[in-house]
Amino acid sequence: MWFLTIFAFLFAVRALAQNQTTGKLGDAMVVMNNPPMASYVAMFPRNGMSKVKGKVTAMSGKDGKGVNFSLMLQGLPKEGGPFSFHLHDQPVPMDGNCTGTKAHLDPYQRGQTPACDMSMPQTCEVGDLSGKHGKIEGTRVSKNFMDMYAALVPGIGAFFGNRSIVIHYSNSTRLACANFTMDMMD
Ligand SMILES: [Cu+2]
Repeated sequence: MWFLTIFAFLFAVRALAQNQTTGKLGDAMVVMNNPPMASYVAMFPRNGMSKVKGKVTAMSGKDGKGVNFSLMLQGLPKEGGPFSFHLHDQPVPMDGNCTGTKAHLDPYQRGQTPACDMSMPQTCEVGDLSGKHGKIEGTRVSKNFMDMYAALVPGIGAFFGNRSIVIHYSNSTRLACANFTMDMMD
């Protein structure tokens, strides 16, 4: 009988783990229909309060599948990292206060806990970019990655083109934030 007990236990642990990491509305869906070559940019600093300078660009590919993010930032503090970064639900308000960006972009209602498991990005909050792709370290960073769940399709929950990106200290305090706007390329 002992093996049945162990089997039941393992099954329960697995079920629990799945429940904990999946949103109330299920796993995030891969975005297949981004407008081809759509381009958005978030410029830092959003205001004079932060020393972080640079930009985050987000571009969809020719086939509309996924979004390529490029972080080019400098002026990050020497202390307080590694820094996490997320797409947040609201844009930065006029006063530049990063608190106004509210929570992470989380259209599947997963919540922040437990932490995102990089090997199962579909179970993470859509906005948890550093959870899915790694935190940033050092005073300057150049980092590229493809995210399959953040969307450049206006009107759907995972759309971030009218929202913000927030960089946090390791203690989760908000360090800097900026709004995405459509990038008019010449
Ligand atoms: Cu955040």
